[in-house]
Amino acid sequence: TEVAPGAVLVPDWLDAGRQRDLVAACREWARGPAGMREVRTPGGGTMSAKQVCLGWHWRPYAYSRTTDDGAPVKAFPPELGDLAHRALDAAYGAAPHPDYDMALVNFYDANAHMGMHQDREERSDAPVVSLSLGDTCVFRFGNTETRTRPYTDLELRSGDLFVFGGPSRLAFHGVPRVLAGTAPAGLGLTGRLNLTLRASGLGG
Ligand code: MD5
Ligand code: FE
Repeated sequence: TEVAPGAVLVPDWLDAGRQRDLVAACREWARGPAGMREVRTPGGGTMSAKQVCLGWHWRPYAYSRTTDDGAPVKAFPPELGDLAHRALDAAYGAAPHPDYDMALVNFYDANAHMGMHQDREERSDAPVVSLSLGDTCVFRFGNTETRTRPYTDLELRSGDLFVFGGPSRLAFHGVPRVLAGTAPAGLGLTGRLNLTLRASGLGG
């Protein structure tokens, strides 16, 4: 379903087995150096969602190849590039396949949220591919002009695919809340995981 031009939601795109596989992979990526971390904002705050980066390390508001403590960023697995291309085809029909080279994994506990922002560190207009796992969240999809109204609140559930391309690529968006205890039984996940696949446009 097209929520706005270029913004396409495909509910329940990942079956239960693929959801389990992705949760297991995220747990591996969360381990060790360059694993899950707290993100410090320039104002001295800390984001409530914790994060792992693959391919490129994100910090507000730039990308680098090393984490804040100097560890090399974990590699971007090629199978995530394939997954991004399948996601584009599912959302748009046979679509161009830009070079996806990074992923951001956000871990939300029951109290985590993400304020309204734009994703504009990438040097590519390739769509952002978003996959949700675990608890349902309220996702706030806004406009390109302001972080305030008009916006649309919708629920993202485990297995949902959301692709943000075209005029929606630079829309303000956020996660006002997580609905605790709504993860599918059998997934073995408390909280919410969001995997975004991106083309950095940075090369190398
Ligand atoms: C999340 N993550 O649920 C979201 C999913 C982030 C972030 O916002 O920056 O890590 S990605 C949602 C997104 C990406 C790019 C554009 C738009 C939404 N959009 O135009 O609405 O953890
Ligand atoms: Fe974002």
